[in-house]
Amino acid sequence: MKITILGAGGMGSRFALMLHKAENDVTLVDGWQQNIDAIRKDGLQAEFNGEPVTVHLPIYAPAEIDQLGEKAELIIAFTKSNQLKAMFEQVRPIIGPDTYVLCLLNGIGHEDILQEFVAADHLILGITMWTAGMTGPGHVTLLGEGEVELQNFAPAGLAFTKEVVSAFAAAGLNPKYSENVKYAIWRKACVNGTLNSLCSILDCNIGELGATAEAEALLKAIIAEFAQVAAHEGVTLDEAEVYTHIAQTFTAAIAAHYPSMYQDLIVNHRATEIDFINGAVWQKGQRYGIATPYCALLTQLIHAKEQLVGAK
Ligand code: NAD
Ligand code: AOT
Repeated sequence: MKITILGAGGMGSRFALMLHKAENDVTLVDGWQQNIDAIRKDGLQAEFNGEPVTVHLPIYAPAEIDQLGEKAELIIAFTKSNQLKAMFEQVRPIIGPDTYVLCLLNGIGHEDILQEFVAADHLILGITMWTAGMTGPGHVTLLGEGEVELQNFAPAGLAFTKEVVSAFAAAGLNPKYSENVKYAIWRKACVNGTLNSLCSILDCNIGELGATAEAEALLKAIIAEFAQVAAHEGVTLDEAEVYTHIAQTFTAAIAAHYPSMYQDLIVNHRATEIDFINGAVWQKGQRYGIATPYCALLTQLIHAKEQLVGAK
């Protein structure tokens, strides 16, 4: 399959590498010039479960998009949420009527942005439990196993989505065709809406958060806000199951992990995805007349911290 990946960060690089190894035709587009320069010079370099792997892939800046000269078949979006709209605005020339877009970003509401650029029946939504981390321009660390769940946003996208599932299976990405991806997206957003924002504010990893006496009540209150808002969008979250799903990370291997928002905000002083996680619930709650004081406070605290560290 001919695949264009927008965002050659941790996750974009993981998918690029695995899909390239499975003989797909992969092109990268990225907005970070140092990353582009490094990948052009030395290739995309990964520590892949401890093994050094280098792959040479074409990479373009959004401003160079006209050089591609043709419309994309499948675009996989792997920017951060707050970069998604600007990236799509810049790559309009490669989006044609036959182009499909798959979005695997964390957070809520990406379909609203993407429908400005692609028809509903060419949109595929999903989540992934794969992880990845950038260690510098052109360098990523890829550890462990993961899965992808995906579903066409409108019925007419089914046949192509099944082709994507086959291509991902051949690449070892462990895809699953989801019958209810909206539920999966809200459930994953609860993971990020608790662990990412709380660990960033409290300056701790997942295990340290879980060891506090307050963790259970905090998680349950935040999940309840997500559930109330999700219900207005036709998604009935099983709050007890979601709590158990998140709480099991407190004692799992992932407990030593600092969530991506922590890496972005505290380590790298980058703007966060908060407006697409707790911020989205706060904003939607205001629209539906639902009070979401925990999500409101967390969103405000993260934005205040972004200002304090001069996040870009
Ligand atoms: P990322 O931050 O690694 O990369 C996103 C973009 O930011 C890329 O264009 C990259 O080049 C750029 N970038 C990265 N570091 C930069 C820096 N220091 N300065 C300037 N630009 C920089 O993002 P990601 O982790 O690949 O995440 C992409 C999406 O996938 C997000 O929505 C994220 O929440 C989601 N996600 C991530 C993981 C994970 O383990 N990383 C897991 C599941 C879902
Ligand atoms: C995570 N972490 O999604 C993933 O850091 O953004 C993140 C993230 C799966 C299970 C627990 C945490």
